[in-house]
Amino acid sequence: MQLTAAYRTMLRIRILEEKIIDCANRNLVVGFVHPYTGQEAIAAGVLAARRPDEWVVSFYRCHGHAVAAGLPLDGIVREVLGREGGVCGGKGGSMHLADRGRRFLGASSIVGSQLSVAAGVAMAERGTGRATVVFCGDGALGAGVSYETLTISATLGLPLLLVCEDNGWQDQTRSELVRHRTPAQLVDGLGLDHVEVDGNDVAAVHRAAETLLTRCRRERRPQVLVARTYLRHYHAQVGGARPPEYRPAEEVAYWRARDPLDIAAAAADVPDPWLAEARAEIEREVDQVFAAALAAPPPDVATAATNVTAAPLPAAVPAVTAVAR
Ligand SMILES: Cc1ncc(C[n+]2csc(CCOP(=O)(O)OP(=O)(O)O)c2C)c(N)n1
Ligand SMILES: [Mg+2]
Repeated sequence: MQLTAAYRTMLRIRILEEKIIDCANRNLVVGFVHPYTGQEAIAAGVLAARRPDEWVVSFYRCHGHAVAAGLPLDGIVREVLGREGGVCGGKGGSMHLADRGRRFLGASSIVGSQLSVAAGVAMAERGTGRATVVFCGDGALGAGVSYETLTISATLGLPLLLVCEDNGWQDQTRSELVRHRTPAQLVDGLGLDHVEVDGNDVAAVHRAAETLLTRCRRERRPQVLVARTYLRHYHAQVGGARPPEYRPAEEVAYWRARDPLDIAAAAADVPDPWLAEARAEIEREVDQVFAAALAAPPPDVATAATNVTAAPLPAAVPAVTAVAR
């Protein structure tokens, strides 16, 4: 992995997220937004190590995973803003980005459910030499489905890489208040191979992901990467009002001083003009994408019931004629 390329991926995520938050503040986003700011090194580091033919499964905090998996910014932004041309036709919204062509199976808003979906994918992929990557938060390890999935994955030898993004919080609850073991201790208790890294250090994340993905592909058993990190913004926003700060100011400041972008820039050792040029170029790209998305219409009401279920809806379901906005 080239550090400069990883830095650019992280910067794209950061700039995209800041513009999405700006749109949320202006009430231009339908539904919830869960910013990925602060955790960019994890998506960028892990997904630089996956092969493009390997499936990725995500969760509601999915924008960064989608960018690092190579989904087009245009399709992501239109989806988040509920517009025609979104990766899911503008009907899924921020928490449900998916793009099968890029092997980004999708994101789930049900905490922990993505693990069981990913284990199914890994089961289907067994014997192909391909691994499957699934991301989750630290709180997801408090869900029963996670234990069932990890246990069955270990028993069946599924080539699954679980990336647990330990940001120390579960919504507005401090993780330490609701768990008596760290994520690494929990998976260790299940007898799973695991590595713990500084999730704000993209090079460290990438090295660990490469090692674990190689093991998944060769040895066909699940691997866990625990990446310690912190949210730069907040858990989620719905509507135009930014949620009040719920974390201690010193804690927020401590982590702001350990910004993954600054760490990557220092490691890449690039001159300031290179950084300024990269920022200007990506800002131009993102601005253009937002301008086009905001000018696009919402999805046609006639498409409301299409691509929602695997099979066509039964005739008894009345056709949708209007959507309340
Ligand atoms: C099954 C389920 N229970 C509760 C919720 C509500 N909920 C949404 S996010 C969240 C916190 C999850 O925290 P974590 O797994 O640490 O991920 P993070 O949001 O910190 O990235 C909760 C409880 C949910 N979406 N699904
Ligand atoms: Mg968390």
